[in-house]
Amino acid sequence: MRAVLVGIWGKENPKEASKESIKELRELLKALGGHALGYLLQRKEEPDRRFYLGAGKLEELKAVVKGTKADAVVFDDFLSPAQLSNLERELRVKVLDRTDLVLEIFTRRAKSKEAKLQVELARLMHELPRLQGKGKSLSRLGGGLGARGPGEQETEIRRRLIKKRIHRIKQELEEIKRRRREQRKRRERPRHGEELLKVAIVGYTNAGKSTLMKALTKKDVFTADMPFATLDTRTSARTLAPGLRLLFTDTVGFIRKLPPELIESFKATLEEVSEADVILHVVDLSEEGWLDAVETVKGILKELSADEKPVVYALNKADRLVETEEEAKALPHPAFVGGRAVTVSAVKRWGLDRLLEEVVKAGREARRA
Ligand SMILES: Nc1nc2c(ncn2[C@@H]2O[C@H](COP(=O)(O)OP(=O)(O)OP(=O)(O)O)[C@@H](O)[C@H]2O)c(=O)[nH]1
Ligand SMILES: [Mg+2]
Repeated sequence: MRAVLVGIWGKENPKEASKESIKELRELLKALGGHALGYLLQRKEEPDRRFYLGAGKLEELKAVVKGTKADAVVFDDFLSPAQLSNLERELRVKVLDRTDLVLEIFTRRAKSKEAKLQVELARLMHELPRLQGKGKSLSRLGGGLGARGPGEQETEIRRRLIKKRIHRIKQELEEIKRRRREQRKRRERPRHGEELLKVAIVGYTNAGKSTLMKALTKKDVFTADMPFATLDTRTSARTLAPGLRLLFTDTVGFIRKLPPELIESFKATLEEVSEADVILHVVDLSEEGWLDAVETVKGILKELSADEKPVVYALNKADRLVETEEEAKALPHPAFVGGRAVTVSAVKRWGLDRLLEEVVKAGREARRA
């Protein structure tokens, strides 16, 4: 896929943030083996209802597509079913949005049965409203005014199939959720006189969550320099001192404009987050947009009803900013994190003891409250 990327910016969404988001879209495309030829940004407070872009910019885009011989255009936003079919008609190349890319990556990466079901559910929920848009445009070609064309009938059949499948997947996920709960209960039964703290490792995708989990527990989880390397939650224990056990859970990464269908579908997997005593929020300090990333993660924690839990920030990848652990220790903390932050390097194992100390303190305080 050779694609042109498209986005808008405005008061609510400053140009710098839009550019950062486009940069990320490029990474998502790359993860799928695609190539971004360039991007087009328009200043526009609200996307156009019909074409997302304004009429003049759309003409410009057409010329760019032609000139670069692109075979796809990717919009850095959600496209409505109407926008999608209008744009496909106008541009005559494949039209995708950010959600399509994220869903495709999830589809390719899903390994476990649970992850596969969750991704399929998200895809179907994403397809359903778009189908209606397609049915209408097809029937306009097929039948006369008000008549039900062949296109519409086909769409109706597909719609019913999808709804049935969604129902079935939801049932299966309920069953998986039930089994997970039992498993969790067994795992979390404290041994006699033992203190047990449940820690959910969360953060933006590629922040280093799995690497940190590995460094803290020696569990061999998969890590990689790409978005959404982890789709399954993994839990691993670490006994810190006699009578003090920490249970760490590594989770799927978050991203800007994460499709709501995905959050909804991954609720079974993310239950571990809502059940945790402490949230360990991993931040990639070496990324330019890390402050925005923190806000994105906070927003999603809220949706998971986990925003009231005590948080410890692991400000990660410090080795990319400074040379030594001493220097890392001296780095100033951003104001918003309060006292509960430790600058670390999961790769170099800097700051891990202090991080564990903070986690235990946060957990104990929450227990007492
Ligand atoms: N330099 C440096 N690289 C790191 C550090 N921690 C993680 N990385 C690298 O960052 C990349 C992403 O690490 P992961 O642990 O897979 O990140 P993640 O947050 O689990 O990502 P997803 O599961 O994809 O959401 C890998 O290439 C890691 O080697 C660190 O402290 N320093
Ligand atoms: Mg991971």
